[in-house]
Amino acid sequence: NPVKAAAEAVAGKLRGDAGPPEGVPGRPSPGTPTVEEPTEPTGPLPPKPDQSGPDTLSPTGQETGADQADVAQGGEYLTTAQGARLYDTDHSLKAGERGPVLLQDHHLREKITHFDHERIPERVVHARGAAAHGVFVGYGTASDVTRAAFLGKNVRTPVFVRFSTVLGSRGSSDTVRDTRGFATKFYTSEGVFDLVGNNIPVFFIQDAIKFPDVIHAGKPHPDREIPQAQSAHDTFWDFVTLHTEATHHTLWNMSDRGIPRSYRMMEGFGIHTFRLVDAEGATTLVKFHWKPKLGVHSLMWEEAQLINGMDPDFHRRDLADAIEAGAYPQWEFGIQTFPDTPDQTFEGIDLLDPTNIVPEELAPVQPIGLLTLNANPSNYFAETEQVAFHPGHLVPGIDITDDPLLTGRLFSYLDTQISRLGGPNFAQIPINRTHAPVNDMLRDGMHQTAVHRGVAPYRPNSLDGGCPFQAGADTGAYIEAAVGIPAATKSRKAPASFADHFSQPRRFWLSMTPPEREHIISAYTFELSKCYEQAIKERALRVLANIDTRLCEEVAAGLGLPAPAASEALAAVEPSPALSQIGRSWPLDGRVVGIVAGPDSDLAAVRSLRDAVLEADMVPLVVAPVGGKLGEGEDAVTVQRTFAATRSVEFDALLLSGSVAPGSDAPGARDAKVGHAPGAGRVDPRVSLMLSEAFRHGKALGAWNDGVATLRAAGVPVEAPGVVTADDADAVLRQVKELLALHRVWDRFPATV
Ligand code: HDD
Repeated sequence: NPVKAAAEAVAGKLRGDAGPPEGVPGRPSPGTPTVEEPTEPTGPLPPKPDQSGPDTLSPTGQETGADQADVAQGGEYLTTAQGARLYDTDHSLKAGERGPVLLQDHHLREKITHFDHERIPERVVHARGAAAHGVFVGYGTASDVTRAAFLGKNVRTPVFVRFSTVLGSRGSSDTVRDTRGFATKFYTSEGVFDLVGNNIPVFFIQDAIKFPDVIHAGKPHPDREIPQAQSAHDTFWDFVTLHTEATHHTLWNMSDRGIPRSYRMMEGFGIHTFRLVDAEGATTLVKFHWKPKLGVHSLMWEEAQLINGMDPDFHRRDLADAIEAGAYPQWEFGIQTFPDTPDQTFEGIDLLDPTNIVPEELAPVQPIGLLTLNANPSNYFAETEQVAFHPGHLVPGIDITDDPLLTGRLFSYLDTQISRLGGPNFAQIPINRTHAPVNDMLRDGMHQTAVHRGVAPYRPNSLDGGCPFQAGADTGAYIEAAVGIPAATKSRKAPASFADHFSQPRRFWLSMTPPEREHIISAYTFELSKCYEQAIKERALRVLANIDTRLCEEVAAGLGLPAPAASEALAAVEPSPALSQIGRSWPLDGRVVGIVAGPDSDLAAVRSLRDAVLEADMVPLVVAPVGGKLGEGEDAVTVQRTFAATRSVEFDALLLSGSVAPGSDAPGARDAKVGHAPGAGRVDPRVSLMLSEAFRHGKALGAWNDGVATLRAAGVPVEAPGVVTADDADAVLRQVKELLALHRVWDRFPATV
C-alpha cells in the first residue's frame, strides 16, 4: 500500500528513523551501498532520485547532456574553484607554525572571498519561502477558451512552486499573520508561464504606484526595525485605514486565511483578471484559482504564536516532510470566466479592480488541470532562492488586462531580478531555464554562461543565414490580443468604479460562520491593541463601522473605545458561502495524531492504534515521558516525542492511553519540576497543559479505559463536544477520524456573533 508506506515514512522521518521505507522516494533501493565516511577517495554522491531539478537545457536550447549536480561537483578530491587539488583546507599558509599568515595563500583568500559573497539580497517582499517541484496535467477543459498548449488534455508540464510569507525577512517565522505567496512556474513547451499569486484573492492597493508605500508601511519601523514579520503596528494600520481600498485585503488577513495550517491547505489566486485567447483570436476574461485537495484550513491564533517559538519552520518542514514521504500535495487549477465586454465588468463588479472578487456562486470555478508537488528542491539557494518569477512570463493563449496593479508588476519583477540575481542573465540559472528552445538576440552581460555562436545578433541579417526567423500565428508566436484601447485623455485618476471600498468586505464578513467572525474580531482587537496612536485605532474603528456594526462594536469594546457610526449606508450584499472554511469535510491525509502513553499504558493497544492511524494515511506520534522505547522486546513501542520536547500545537488530535502520572521522567528532575513524587490519580502537568491547549484549540481528544480517568483528572470536560471516550481504541479512532475530517470541533466555540 503506497499511501501507507508514505505515511509510515512521514512517521519515520518525524521520529528520526534512517529514512522512508523502500519504494518511497529518498530511500536507497536494495543493494545500494550505504556511504559512510569513506576511507578511499570516491566521487560525489549522486543526487537523490526525488531531487532532480528541471531538465537542463542550455540558453540556446541545446541539451547539455550533463546533470547540473555533476557539473557543480565532480572528482574525488577537494579542489580550488579552478580545479587545483588541495592537501589542506584547515590551516592558513603561515611563515612558520606561529608566524604571520601569508598574503600569497590563494586558497585562503578564494575561500574567504567566496564566503563573503555567499549571500544575495533577499527579496524585498516574500523573502521567506519554501518550494517544491511538481507536475501539472491539463484536463483539456480550457481548450475552447485558450490555445495555451499546456492546458491541453493530458499534457504534462513540469512546474516549480514557491510559497512564501510577504512581510518577514528570510529568517522569520512561518506562522505569522500575513498573506502567503503562491507562485507557480510552468515550464511549458511554448516557454515559461509564471502565475505569481497569493492565498488571498484580493490585493491591498488598486494601482502599482502605491506598492512601495504599502510595503514601507507593512515592513518593520525604519528606526528600530521592529516588529519583524507583523502587521500589528502603527505604520501598517495607518496606511490601511488611510487607503480604504485596503479594507478588503486587510479583512482577509485578519480572518483565518492569514494563518494557514499548512501550505498544502491553502487556496491560491491569480487575483488579477487575465485574458485568454483561443486559436481564432477570440478572447475571454478569467480569474485563476488553485483549490487544494486537502481543503482550506487554518491555525488558531494562539497555536500560531506558540508554533512561532516551538518550530519557526513549521510550514517549510510540513511541505518537505509530506513530499519526502510521498504524500504529494495536490491542487486543482480552475478558472472563472467572464465575457470580454468593453466595460470589463461582471454583474456590476469591475474586473480591473484587484480589490474585488467575483463570488463563486455568480461565476463557478471550472476545473482545468491538476497540480501535484512531488519532489523537494536539492539545494535551497540554487532553486528556492534563485527562482525568479515574473507576471510578464506569458505563453501564447494567456494575455493580460489593463488592471493598473498588473501593469506595474510587469515592470517591477524584471527589474528586481536584475538587482537580486546580479544582472540580466538570470534566465540562464538552471531553475529559471525554459524547457523550450531559446534563440534570442540578448548578448553578454554579468554572469553570461552561454557561448553564443554567429556574428549577427540582429535581424534581418545576411551573415548568419538570416537566423533567427520570426514566427507567426501558425508557428506558435506569442501574439498580443488585438483589443481596442478607448479614446482617452491622460490622467492620474482612478475610475469611479474603484471607489466602492466596503461592499466587498461586507460580503466577506457576512459569509463567515460565527467562529470565523469571532476570530476576525479577536485579530482586529489584538492588532489594534498593539498600535500606540489613538488616532489610528479610532480611524480603524470608523473603517470597521462601514463593514458591519457588530464587528465594529466588538472590536471597539476590546479596545475600550466608543464604537463610531458608519459614515455611509451599509451595502446590501448577498453572502457567498464559498468564502467560509467551515462546514465541509476533507481528506485526512497527513493529519498528525498524538498518542500520549506512559510505561503502564496498554502497549498492545497503543501499537495497534498507531497502525490504524497510519492505515488512515495520517501520522501517528507516540508521546511519552522519556524518549527511546516504551516497553521491552518485541512489544516495545518507539517514542517520537517526549513531554518535555513537545507541545499541543504539533498535533491535530490527541489520544490518551492509560495514566500519565507526574514525575515519570528523569529521577533527578522530577521532584523539582512537579513539586511532588509520582503518584496515581495525578497527571503530569505537561500533559494537562497539552490537553487543555488542544481542547481550547478545538482539537479532537480521545481516551479509552484508564485514559478516561486521566482526561478527567487533567480537567478536560469529557462531556464536551469532540471529546471521545470509549471502551477501546478502535472506537475512539473511528469517531476522532470523523471529527478530523471537519478540521476542528467547531461546536466547542460558542456562537456569539
Ligand atoms: Fe509581488 C514578489 C505576489 C503585487 C513587486 N509578489 C512576489 C512574490 C509573490 C508576489 C507570490 C514572490 C515570488 C517568489 O516566490 O519569488 N505581488 C504578488 C501579488 C500581487 C503583487 C499576488 C498583487 C496581486 N508585487 C506586486 C506589486 C509590485 C510587486 C504591485 C510592484 C509594483 N513582488 C514584487 C517584487 C517581488 C515580488 C518586488 C519581490 C521579489 C520578486 O518580486 O521576485 O518585484
